[in-house]
Amino acid sequence: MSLFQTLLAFGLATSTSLVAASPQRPSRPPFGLPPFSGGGQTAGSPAYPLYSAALPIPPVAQPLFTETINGTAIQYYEATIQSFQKQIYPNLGKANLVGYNGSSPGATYIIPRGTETVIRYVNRGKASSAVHLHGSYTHSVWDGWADDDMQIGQYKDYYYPNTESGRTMWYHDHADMHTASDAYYGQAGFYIIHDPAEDSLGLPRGEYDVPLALTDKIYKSNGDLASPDGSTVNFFGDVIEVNGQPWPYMKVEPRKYRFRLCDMALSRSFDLYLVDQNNNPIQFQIIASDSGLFSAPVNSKDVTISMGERYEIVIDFSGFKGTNMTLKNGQQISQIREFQNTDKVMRFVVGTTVRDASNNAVPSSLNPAVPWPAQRATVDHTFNFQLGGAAQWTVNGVDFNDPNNRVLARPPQGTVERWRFRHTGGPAVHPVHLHLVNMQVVSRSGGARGLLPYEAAGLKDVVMLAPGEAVDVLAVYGPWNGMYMFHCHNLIHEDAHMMAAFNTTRLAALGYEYNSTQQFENPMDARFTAKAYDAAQFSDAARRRAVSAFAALNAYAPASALMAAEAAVYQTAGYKGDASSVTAVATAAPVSTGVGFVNPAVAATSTALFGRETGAATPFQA
Ligand SMILES: [Cu+2]
Repeated sequence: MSLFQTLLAFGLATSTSLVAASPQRPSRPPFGLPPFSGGGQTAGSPAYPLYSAALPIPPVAQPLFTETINGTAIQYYEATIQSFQKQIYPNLGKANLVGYNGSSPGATYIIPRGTETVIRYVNRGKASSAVHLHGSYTHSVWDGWADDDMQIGQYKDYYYPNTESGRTMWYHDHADMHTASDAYYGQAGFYIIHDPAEDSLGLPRGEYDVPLALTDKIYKSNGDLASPDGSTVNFFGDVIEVNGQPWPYMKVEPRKYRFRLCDMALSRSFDLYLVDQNNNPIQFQIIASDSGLFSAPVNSKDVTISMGERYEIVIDFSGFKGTNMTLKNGQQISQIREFQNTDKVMRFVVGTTVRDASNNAVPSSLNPAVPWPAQRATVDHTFNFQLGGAAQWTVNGVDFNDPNNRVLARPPQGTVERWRFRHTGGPAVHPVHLHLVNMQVVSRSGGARGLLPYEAAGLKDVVMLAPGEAVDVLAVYGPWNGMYMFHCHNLIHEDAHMMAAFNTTRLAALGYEYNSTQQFENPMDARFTAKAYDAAQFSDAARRRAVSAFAALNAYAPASALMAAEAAVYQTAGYKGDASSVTAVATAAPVSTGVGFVNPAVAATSTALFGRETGAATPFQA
């Protein structure tokens, strides 16, 4: 039996066995929630006491210096990819990690909008690396193209614009074929663009604005991590971590807090909900997603978040003085393996006094200027995220390691295209991530969910596909021309080649002499690839010379003028799509194993899940 057949068999077996097994699951009878399927099961991790350690907050990255050149501030940072140890289990040995400057998650970058950054990464880790700033319209040469990697002993300078709207981004390794293990062992962190224009909104700030990185892990009996290597379909841990700490608690004041959620797990999506100590679900407000603030907050009792997605929520603890509240996970579809405590995430211990009552608001209007793309009914491309084709996991049957076929779209710079993503196979969810662009999710068909209100409320760069689903997205393919990846963010799949590319082609019709001599469209441009470590390049003078050299490129300054010029071209010229110019690829017929995968008994539908939660509360159980 080939691996491909094994995967198929596994998928079908998983589907049917979980459906058949559900009557035997331990029955938890609160208010019509589907029974939690993970009771009593572990993946082998030693038991960990729930809510026994405080939530760690990653350190804030500090620049080595800031230069202002031609009116633009540029901050310079350095980070070394290195091995380190961290005590996770109090009574066992330490876990061995590899992360940025010995921190996991990595330090949080908090960058004022409009301040450019140069981040020099030095690879002293255990494998090659390529750093991707997820959510930024970075030029292709600094976007973390999977083959543009730093070997051990090399360094590379990444240059970022930070001119987009305020948003929660994240940075993580993107090296070809080992992104999953690199992220798992620590190469991931937050990167926040702070727009000072948002300060007047009165949203929670400072210590009341908290990043929460969600992951799942498996530990060995000695306290070290078990490796995800060898996973071919999914990796599911039995230990839920927030900011690198299993099931933490956080002491909060009885006021509003802003939480920036990012799912940094390999294969686990979550459906997060909040309960009080009587296990009643408590409503919160969702104010932002991948590309920044919504026009208006969305009230919800849950938020589904898949790998790579970000949602920002505001929880008002003011009515819960002196009590405990718990953030839980209700994501139960048969493709996701649950364990004893994977329905629990973290605890909030609500105090009785507020030290700072300012910035304690969520206004009804958050961002009146969300840059929605022009509407377009024509579907320019359909992409099947499937099992099979040139490799085990593919996009339209294509393997990323086939350079002659992997470029699946060539939208001219500045065009709006409508792309359709279909989940056409595999016992897993496929969160689809487009580099460069911000997407408007316009429809979801198939499956049980439909388009979720908070998915439609803002622009995004990841959208989750559950089995059987098809999603349409609109995006402006710009502002830059260049070659970019798009792929499944289930990192097991990404490493197994469920990754392709689009080339936003340069638009001669612009008549806009933007950097005609300094192109940045080739991700393997030798001017910018990694170089061997050289101590002479790490003197203060050498670092400042590097920053000056980047500033002289004029790489990002014309963004707003460029976008306006692109929009003007297409308002008059119209657009017929680029499909005819795309080289034909050997597209395998989609292998649909999706039929029957969404278990109707436990379909995780945002409204359905909580529409049923109207009965009497049950006693709280940790
Ligand atoms: Cu996938």
